Amino acid sequence: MRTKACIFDLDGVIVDTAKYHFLAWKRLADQLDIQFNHEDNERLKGVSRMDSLDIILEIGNRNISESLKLEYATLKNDWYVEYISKMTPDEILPGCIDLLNELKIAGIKTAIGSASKNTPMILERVGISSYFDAVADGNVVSKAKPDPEVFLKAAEMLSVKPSECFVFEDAIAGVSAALNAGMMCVGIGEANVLDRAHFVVPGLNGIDLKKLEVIENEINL
Ligand code: B16
Ligand code: MG
Repeated sequence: MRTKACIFDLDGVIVDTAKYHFLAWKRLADQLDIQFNHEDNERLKGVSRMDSLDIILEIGNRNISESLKLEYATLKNDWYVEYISKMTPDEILPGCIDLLNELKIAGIKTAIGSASKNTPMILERVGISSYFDAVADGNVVSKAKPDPEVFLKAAEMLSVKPSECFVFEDAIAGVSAALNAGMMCVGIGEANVLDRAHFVVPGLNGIDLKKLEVIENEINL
């Protein structure tokens, strides 16, 4: 196989933290008297914390100072951390551990490529930190997806070329980031939404090494 590494987005691929992001943003929106629903929450997937806040303020038609924005983002994050500190290994999405084990046996390196600054805490809470050879997250990059920075950083940490990497992503911006990095990309979700990905499956349980080999042979980077 020419694949030397697999890079996993975190929220929506390995765990479903979107529900906790929603609860915390909703709490803030309620406090600010801004209408915020599940449909709006879809727009926040894969988007950085400050950009997410901007989207919510835009929904509420609010214009506030940068210092107040920081205050709100901190408040939301404190609530979010309260939720994720209670996460358990049961919350790892189906197929994830099997695939990670298969990759390890095959000598394929693994990394996280996530926008979240809370990545280390989530990995630790669900007990899978030791599965990854590298973690590229919101603490080490400054440019948000669709910028390829987070995935290029992961490849650099693993000492592999971008063209030797598969990325697993559930967000449109994340799929674009993977393609912008010159990597192979498997979309996790719906094919009509993630139509730019090289291949789409509903979850990691739809993927194994054999399948990756087939997909890899169909991609010309
Ligand atoms: P934090 P991913 C992203 O994670 C989430 O999808 C997005 O909703 C969130 O705003 C972003 O992380 C930042 O998270 O506030 O914890 O730093 O999909 O890139 O793994
Ligand atoms: Mg995601």
